[in-house]
Amino acid sequence: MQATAWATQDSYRITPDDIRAYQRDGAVHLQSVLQGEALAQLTRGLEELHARPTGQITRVKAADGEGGTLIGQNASWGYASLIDLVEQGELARIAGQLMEVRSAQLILDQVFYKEPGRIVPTPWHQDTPFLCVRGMDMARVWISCDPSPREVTLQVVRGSHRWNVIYDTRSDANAAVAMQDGDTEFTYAGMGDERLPASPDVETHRDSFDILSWQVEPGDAIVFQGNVLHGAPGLDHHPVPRRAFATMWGGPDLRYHQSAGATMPTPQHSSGAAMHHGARIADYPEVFPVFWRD
Ligand SMILES: O=C(O)CCC(=O)C(=O)O
Repeated sequence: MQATAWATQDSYRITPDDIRAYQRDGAVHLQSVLQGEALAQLTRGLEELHARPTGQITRVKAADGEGGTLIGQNASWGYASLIDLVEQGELARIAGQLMEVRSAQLILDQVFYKEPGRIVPTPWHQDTPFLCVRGMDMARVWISCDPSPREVTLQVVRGSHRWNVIYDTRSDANAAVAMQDGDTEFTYAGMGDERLPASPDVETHRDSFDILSWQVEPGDAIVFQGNVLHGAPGLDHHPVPRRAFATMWGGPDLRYHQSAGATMPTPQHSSGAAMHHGARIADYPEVFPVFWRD
Protein backbone atom coordinates (compact mmCIF):
# COMPACT_ATOMS: atom_id res chain seq x y z
CA MET A 1 0.00 0.00 0.00
CA GLN A 2 1.54 3.30 -1.06
CA ALA A 3 0.65 6.62 0.55
CA THR A 4 0.70 8.63 -2.64
CA ALA A 5 -2.56 10.33 -3.60
CA TRP A 6 -4.65 12.83 -1.67
CA ALA A 7 -8.38 13.50 -2.01
CA THR A 8 -9.59 13.23 -5.58
CA GLN A 9 -13.36 13.18 -5.13
CA ASP A 10 -15.67 15.99 -4.09
CA SER A 11 -14.67 16.76 -0.55
CA TYR A 12 -17.06 16.51 2.38
CA ARG A 13 -16.94 19.78 4.34
CA ILE A 14 -16.31 19.34 8.06
CA THR A 15 -18.05 22.14 10.01
CA PRO A 16 -17.13 23.66 13.38
CA ASP A 17 -20.31 21.99 14.77
CA ASP A 18 -19.05 18.58 13.60
CA ILE A 19 -15.73 19.18 15.38
CA ARG A 20 -17.49 20.34 18.57
CA ALA A 21 -19.78 17.26 18.59
CA TYR A 22 -16.87 14.89 17.96
CA GLN A 23 -14.74 16.43 20.72
CA ARG A 24 -17.60 16.75 23.23
CA ASP A 25 -19.55 13.49 22.68
CA GLY A 26 -16.73 11.39 21.27
CA ALA A 27 -18.79 10.68 18.13
CA VAL A 28 -20.51 12.48 15.28
CA HIS A 29 -22.82 11.35 12.48
CA LEU A 30 -21.84 12.72 9.02
CA GLN A 31 -24.35 12.35 6.20
CA SER A 32 -23.45 11.34 2.63
CA VAL A 33 -19.69 11.26 3.08
CA LEU A 34 -19.43 8.86 0.15
CA GLN A 35 -21.66 9.23 -2.89
CA GLY A 36 -21.81 8.03 -6.49
CA GLU A 37 -18.70 6.18 -7.66
CA ALA A 38 -17.00 6.34 -4.25
CA LEU A 39 -19.99 4.63 -2.61
CA ALA A 40 -20.18 2.06 -5.42
CA GLN A 41 -16.47 1.40 -4.91
CA LEU A 42 -16.98 0.77 -1.19
CA THR A 43 -19.86 -1.62 -1.89
CA ARG A 44 -17.74 -3.46 -4.50
CA GLY A 45 -14.89 -3.85 -2.02
CA LEU A 46 -17.15 -5.29 0.68
CA GLU A 47 -18.78 -7.69 -1.78
CA GLU A 48 -15.36 -8.83 -3.05
CA LEU A 49 -14.34 -9.61 0.52
CA HIS A 50 -17.58 -11.51 1.15
CA ALA A 51 -17.26 -13.54 -2.05
CA ARG A 52 -13.52 -14.18 -1.68
CA PRO A 53 -12.56 -13.84 1.97
CA THR A 54 -8.78 -13.89 2.15
CA GLY A 55 -6.23 -12.52 4.61
CA GLN A 56 -7.05 -11.83 8.24
CA ILE A 57 -10.68 -13.00 8.41
CA THR A 58 -12.75 -13.72 11.51
CA ARG A 59 -16.22 -15.35 11.39
CA VAL A 60 -18.70 -14.59 14.12
CA LYS A 61 -22.14 -16.03 14.89
CA ALA A 62 -24.70 -15.25 17.57
CA ALA A 63 -24.21 -17.32 20.75
CA ASP A 64 -26.95 -19.76 19.61
CA GLY A 65 -25.09 -20.43 16.33
CA GLU A 66 -27.41 -18.35 14.15
CA GLY A 67 -26.48 -15.51 11.80
CA GLY A 68 -23.21 -14.79 10.08
CA THR A 69 -20.68 -11.96 10.27
CA LEU A 70 -17.38 -11.72 8.45
CA ILE A 71 -14.80 -9.37 9.90
CA GLY A 72 -11.81 -8.63 7.69
CA GLN A 73 -8.86 -6.93 9.40
CA ASN A 74 -6.57 -4.74 7.33
CA ALA A 75 -8.92 -5.50 4.45
CA SER A 76 -7.50 -2.64 2.41
CA TRP A 77 -4.35 -4.79 1.90
CA GLY A 78 -6.24 -7.28 -0.21
CA TYR A 79 -9.05 -5.62 -2.16
CA ALA A 80 -8.29 -3.05 -4.85
CA SER A 81 -11.49 -1.04 -4.30
CA LEU A 82 -10.75 -0.65 -0.61
CA ILE A 83 -7.06 0.17 -1.16
CA ASP A 84 -8.06 2.89 -3.57
CA LEU A 85 -10.64 4.34 -1.20
CA VAL A 86 -8.04 4.60 1.56
CA GLU A 87 -5.39 6.03 -0.78
CA GLN A 88 -7.71 8.80 -1.96
CA GLY A 89 -7.09 10.37 1.46
CA GLU A 90 -10.65 11.63 1.99
CA LEU A 91 -11.32 9.38 5.00
CA ALA A 92 -7.96 10.38 6.49
CA ARG A 93 -8.75 14.09 5.98
CA ILE A 94 -12.14 13.77 7.70
CA ALA A 95 -10.53 12.05 10.68
CA GLY A 96 -7.66 14.56 10.79
CA GLN A 97 -9.93 17.60 10.70
CA LEU A 98 -12.22 16.24 13.43
CA MET A 99 -9.16 15.50 15.60
CA GLU A 100 -7.79 18.99 14.73
CA VAL A 101 -4.37 17.60 13.79
CA ARG A 102 -2.10 18.29 10.78
CA SER A 103 -1.76 14.74 9.45
CA ALA A 104 -3.53 11.38 9.68
CA GLN A 105 -1.90 7.93 9.69
CA LEU A 106 -3.66 4.62 9.17
CA ILE A 107 -3.73 2.45 12.31
CA LEU A 108 -6.14 -0.31 11.21
CA ASP A 109 -9.03 -0.90 8.86
CA GLN A 110 -11.77 -3.49 9.19
CA VAL A 111 -14.78 -4.70 7.25
CA PHE A 112 -17.90 -5.73 9.21
CA TYR A 113 -20.09 -7.73 6.83
CA LYS A 114 -23.30 -8.85 8.58
CA GLU A 115 -25.38 -11.17 6.44
CA PRO A 116 -29.14 -10.51 6.16
CA GLY A 117 -31.67 -12.38 8.28
CA ARG A 118 -30.33 -12.74 11.79
CA ILE A 119 -28.03 -9.77 12.47
CA VAL A 120 -25.27 -10.71 14.90
CA PRO A 121 -24.62 -8.09 17.60
CA THR A 122 -21.22 -6.49 18.17
CA PRO A 123 -20.60 -6.59 21.94
CA TRP A 124 -19.83 -3.25 23.60
CA HIS A 125 -16.11 -2.52 23.78
CA GLN A 126 -13.41 0.09 23.32
CA ASP A 127 -11.10 -0.27 20.32
CA THR A 128 -8.04 0.91 22.26
CA PRO A 129 -7.17 -2.33 24.13
CA PHE A 130 -6.95 -4.15 20.78
CA LEU A 131 -4.39 -1.66 19.47
CA CYS A 132 -0.72 -0.86 19.93
CA VAL A 133 -1.39 2.87 20.30
CA ARG A 134 -2.66 5.14 23.08
CA GLY A 135 -3.82 8.75 23.22
CA MET A 136 -6.66 11.10 22.31
CA ASP A 137 -5.72 11.68 18.65
CA MET A 138 -7.35 8.49 17.41
CA ALA A 139 -10.49 8.60 15.24
CA ARG A 140 -12.49 5.74 13.78
CA VAL A 141 -14.40 6.46 10.54
CA TRP A 142 -17.21 3.85 10.28
CA ILE A 143 -19.07 3.98 6.97
CA SER A 144 -22.15 2.01 6.02
CA CYS A 145 -23.05 1.14 2.45
CA ASP A 146 -26.59 0.08 3.43
CA PRO A 147 -29.62 1.82 4.86
CA SER A 148 -29.17 0.86 8.48
CA PRO A 149 -31.84 1.59 11.13
CA ARG A 150 -30.64 2.45 14.61
CA GLU A 151 -31.61 -1.10 15.77
CA VAL A 152 -28.56 -2.52 13.92
CA THR A 153 -26.27 0.51 13.61
CA LEU A 154 -23.21 1.24 15.69
CA GLN A 155 -24.09 2.96 19.00
CA VAL A 156 -21.80 4.77 21.44
CA VAL A 157 -21.78 5.80 25.09
CA ARG A 158 -21.71 9.58 24.86
CA GLY A 159 -18.61 11.14 26.40
CA SER A 160 -16.95 7.81 27.35
CA HIS A 161 -13.75 8.88 25.54
CA ARG A 162 -13.18 11.32 28.44
CA TRP A 163 -13.59 8.80 31.28
CA ASN A 164 -9.83 8.40 31.40
CA VAL A 165 -10.02 4.62 31.64
CA ILE A 166 -8.92 1.90 29.24
CA TYR A 167 -10.84 -1.32 29.79
CA ASP A 168 -9.68 -4.80 28.92
CA THR A 169 -11.11 -6.65 25.92
CA ARG A 170 -12.88 -9.10 28.26
CA SER A 171 -16.51 -8.38 29.14
CA ASP A 172 -19.64 -10.31 30.16
CA ALA A 173 -21.15 -8.82 26.98
CA ASN A 174 -18.90 -11.09 24.85
CA ALA A 175 -21.16 -14.05 25.75
CA ALA A 176 -23.64 -12.75 23.14
CA VAL A 177 -21.43 -13.96 20.28
CA ALA A 178 -19.40 -17.01 19.27
CA MET A 179 -16.12 -16.59 17.42
CA GLN A 180 -15.62 -19.39 14.90
CA ASP A 181 -12.24 -20.90 15.67
CA GLY A 182 -10.54 -22.55 12.73
CA ASP A 183 -7.00 -22.98 11.51
CA THR A 184 -7.36 -20.32 8.85
CA GLU A 185 -9.20 -17.77 10.93
CA PHE A 186 -7.73 -14.62 12.37
CA THR A 187 -8.20 -14.83 16.14
CA TYR A 188 -8.61 -12.13 18.79
CA ALA A 189 -7.44 -14.61 21.45
CA GLY A 190 -4.75 -13.17 23.69
CA MET A 191 -5.58 -9.55 22.90
CA GLY A 192 -5.96 -7.09 25.75
CA ASP A 193 -4.47 -6.79 29.20
CA GLU A 194 -6.04 -8.68 32.11
CA ARG A 195 -4.70 -6.12 34.59
CA LEU A 196 -7.20 -3.61 33.18
CA PRO A 197 -10.82 -3.58 34.41
CA ALA A 198 -13.30 -5.63 32.40
CA SER A 199 -15.34 -3.65 29.90
CA PRO A 200 -18.84 -2.88 31.27
CA ASP A 201 -21.80 -4.85 29.91
CA VAL A 202 -23.59 -1.79 28.54
CA GLU A 203 -26.30 -3.83 26.78
CA THR A 204 -27.54 -5.39 30.03
CA HIS A 205 -27.55 -2.04 31.83
CA ARG A 206 -28.54 0.32 29.02
CA ASP A 207 -30.53 2.59 31.35
CA SER A 208 -27.35 3.40 33.27
CA PHE A 209 -25.62 4.85 30.20
CA ASP A 210 -26.17 7.86 27.94
CA ILE A 211 -26.31 6.06 24.58
CA LEU A 212 -26.18 7.80 21.20
CA SER A 213 -27.67 5.99 18.20
CA TRP A 214 -28.41 6.98 14.62
CA GLN A 215 -30.32 5.83 11.61
CA VAL A 216 -27.81 5.88 8.76
CA GLU A 217 -28.18 5.89 5.00
CA PRO A 218 -25.73 4.45 2.44
CA GLY A 219 -22.56 6.54 2.44
CA ASP A 220 -23.11 8.03 5.91
CA ALA A 221 -20.27 7.90 8.42
CA ILE A 222 -20.14 7.73 12.19
CA VAL A 223 -16.77 9.02 13.37
CA PHE A 224 -15.84 8.19 16.95
CA GLN A 225 -12.82 8.55 19.18
CA GLY A 226 -10.90 5.29 19.78
CA ASN A 227 -11.53 5.23 23.55
CA VAL A 228 -15.31 5.46 23.13
CA LEU A 229 -17.39 2.51 24.37
CA HIS A 230 -19.41 1.28 21.42
CA GLY A 231 -21.31 -1.73 20.10
CA ALA A 232 -24.08 -2.66 17.69
CA PRO A 233 -27.30 -4.45 18.61
CA GLY A 234 -28.46 -7.66 16.94
CA LEU A 235 -31.83 -8.20 15.28
CA ASP A 236 -33.76 -11.39 14.54
CA HIS A 237 -35.03 -10.50 11.06
CA HIS A 238 -33.36 -7.92 8.85
CA PRO A 239 -34.04 -7.93 5.09
CA VAL A 240 -30.69 -6.56 3.86
CA PRO A 241 -27.05 -7.03 4.83
CA ARG A 242 -25.47 -4.60 7.28
CA ARG A 243 -22.11 -3.86 5.67
CA ALA A 244 -19.61 -1.36 7.05
CA PHE A 245 -15.98 -0.34 6.51
CA ALA A 246 -14.19 1.13 9.51
CA THR A 247 -10.79 2.83 9.31
CA MET A 248 -8.85 3.94 12.40
CA TRP A 249 -6.67 7.05 12.05
CA GLY A 250 -4.05 8.55 14.32
CA GLY A 251 -2.65 12.06 14.60
CA PRO A 252 1.13 12.54 14.84
CA ASP A 253 1.09 12.75 18.66
CA LEU A 254 -0.60 9.42 19.18
CA ARG A 255 1.85 7.15 21.05
CA TYR A 256 3.11 3.68 20.22
CA HIS A 257 2.15 1.35 23.09
CA GLN A 258 3.76 -1.98 23.88
CA SER A 259 0.71 -3.89 25.16
CA ALA A 260 0.94 -6.74 27.68
CA GLY A 261 -1.15 -8.87 25.31
CA ALA A 262 -1.36 -9.38 21.58
CA THR A 263 -2.58 -6.48 19.42
CA MET A 264 -4.09 -6.05 15.97
CA PRO A 265 -1.50 -6.23 13.18
CA THR A 266 -0.33 -2.83 12.00
CA PRO A 267 -1.06 -1.71 8.40
CA GLN A 268 2.59 -2.33 7.45
CA HIS A 269 5.10 -4.43 9.31
CA SER A 270 7.95 -2.60 10.94
CA SER A 271 10.88 -2.26 8.57
CA GLY A 272 12.97 -3.93 11.23
CA ALA A 273 13.54 -0.76 13.24
CA ALA A 274 12.49 -1.24 16.87
CA MET A 275 9.50 0.82 17.91
CA HIS A 276 9.78 2.46 21.31
CA HIS A 277 7.02 2.41 23.91
CA GLY A 278 5.69 5.97 24.24
CA ALA A 279 7.16 7.26 20.95
CA ARG A 280 5.02 9.39 18.60
CA ILE A 281 3.58 7.49 15.66
CA ALA A 282 4.83 10.36 13.49
CA ASP A 283 8.22 8.64 13.91
CA TYR A 284 6.93 5.47 12.19
CA PRO A 285 5.31 6.42 8.87
CA GLU A 286 6.60 3.17 7.37
CA VAL A 287 4.39 1.24 9.85
CA PHE A 288 1.42 3.63 10.04
CA PRO A 289 1.26 5.21 6.55
CA VAL A 290 0.28 8.88 6.21
CA PHE A 291 -2.71 9.40 3.91
CA TRP A 292 -3.43 13.07 4.59
CA ARG A 293 -1.43 16.18 5.46
CA ASP A 294 -2.85 19.65 5.98
O1 LIG B 1 -20.00 -2.49 12.75
C1 LIG B 1 -20.03 -3.08 13.81
O2 LIG B 1 -20.94 -3.85 14.13
C2 LIG B 1 -18.92 -2.87 14.83
C3 LIG B 1 -17.95 -1.81 14.47
C4 LIG B 1 -16.88 -1.60 15.50
O3 LIG B 1 -16.88 -2.15 16.56
C5 LIG B 1 -15.79 -0.69 15.16
O4 LIG B 1 -15.80 -0.09 14.09
O5 LIG B 1 -14.87 -0.55 15.99
